[in-house]
Amino acid sequence: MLIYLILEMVSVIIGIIAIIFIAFQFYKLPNTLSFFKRRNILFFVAALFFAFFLGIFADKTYPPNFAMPAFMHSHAPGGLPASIPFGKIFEFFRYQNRFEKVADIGADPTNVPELAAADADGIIRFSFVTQEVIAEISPGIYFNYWTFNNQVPGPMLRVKEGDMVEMSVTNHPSSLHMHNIDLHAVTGPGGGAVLTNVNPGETKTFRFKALNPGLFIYHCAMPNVSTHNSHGQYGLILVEPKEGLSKVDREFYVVQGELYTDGELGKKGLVPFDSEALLDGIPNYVTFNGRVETAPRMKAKVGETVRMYVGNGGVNLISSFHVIGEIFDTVYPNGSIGGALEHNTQAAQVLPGGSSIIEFKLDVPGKYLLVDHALARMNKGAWAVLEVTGEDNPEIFTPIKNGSSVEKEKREIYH
Ligand SMILES: [Cu+2]
Repeated sequence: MLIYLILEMVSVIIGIIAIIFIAFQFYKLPNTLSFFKRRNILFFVAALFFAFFLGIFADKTYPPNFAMPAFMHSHAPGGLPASIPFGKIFEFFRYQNRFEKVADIGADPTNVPELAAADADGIIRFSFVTQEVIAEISPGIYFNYWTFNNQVPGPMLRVKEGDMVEMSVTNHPSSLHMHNIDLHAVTGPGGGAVLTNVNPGETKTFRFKALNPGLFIYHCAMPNVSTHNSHGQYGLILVEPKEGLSKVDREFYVVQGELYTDGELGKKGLVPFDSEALLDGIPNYVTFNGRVETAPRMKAKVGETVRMYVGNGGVNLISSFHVIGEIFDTVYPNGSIGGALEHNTQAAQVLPGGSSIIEFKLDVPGKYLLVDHALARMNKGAWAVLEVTGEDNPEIFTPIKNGSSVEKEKREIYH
């Protein structure tokens, strides 16, 4: 600890002295050529280089399992760094054209499956392909997403309590990284991750019994886990209770996620992953279904009851999930089925790696914004639109024109 600090300080002092001396000599001698001929100048240039390398060396003497100081905050203590190794980045740019370009990475929120059917042997089989692709976060902003089945979030899965499920994971041959799957609906080590570590081109399968009903996150748990999650590797699996869930008119699939990109918000082009921002927990983009929405994709009618399966792929932010202009009639807190329900709730807390089921009836037509009510995140992309059509319902919601008799009456009474 002390050696590190001493070396750092010596490096800084030598560096400052050398820079001052070089600057002073340069100022004294306008002729550049004679400047470089002076021997003592070369000595101080050498000292500057020495200070630079001493600083780098000082970093290496730091105990790796020590708490992170401010000036080293991009390094994980002791474990795998969150950053992608330089070799992989180099490989990515070398083979950039090999990566599939996905036109729309955002999972369709209306794509909620029916209960999965079992094969003749009574086992339900799912298979995922993990693939690293290039897609837009927002028009003109490209990111190297890591996916389950080329979409973010990965496909929603739906089984029933007590079902036997077989899960296969194939890692696409073009992948640069290993991947796996950890389903929170699984009881067993790693939620299946330890049984599904797949190299590019490899397939692994495991079987589990869905013991508990609930809405669960699944995600890639390959170290560095937060790096894989923040590239888009997450989704939801619903385990319905034996008696099933109540009937509703429409169901939607919405998962919040974070994207840590280099440079400023809105920077165009292929934006690299920023591991320092990941460790700081400051994403450039917060999304519903993988990317910033460009047009409303959820539609419903007045009089209908909707259910939203809401997840949070994280990895850092707790979501205050709210639908502007609606009150949730029922919330299954933390996606728990069989536990206490909430009624007449304004916002559902959706934990990172957690979920919530919300239900509400639509009474008034219009556009309803889904947001994370930590509203600065709206500026980072955390919004989506539910468009409701149908007859106006003036009993519940109606405009009052200025100067109308009602307005006048009110003024007379209250002023
Ligand atoms: Cu992964």
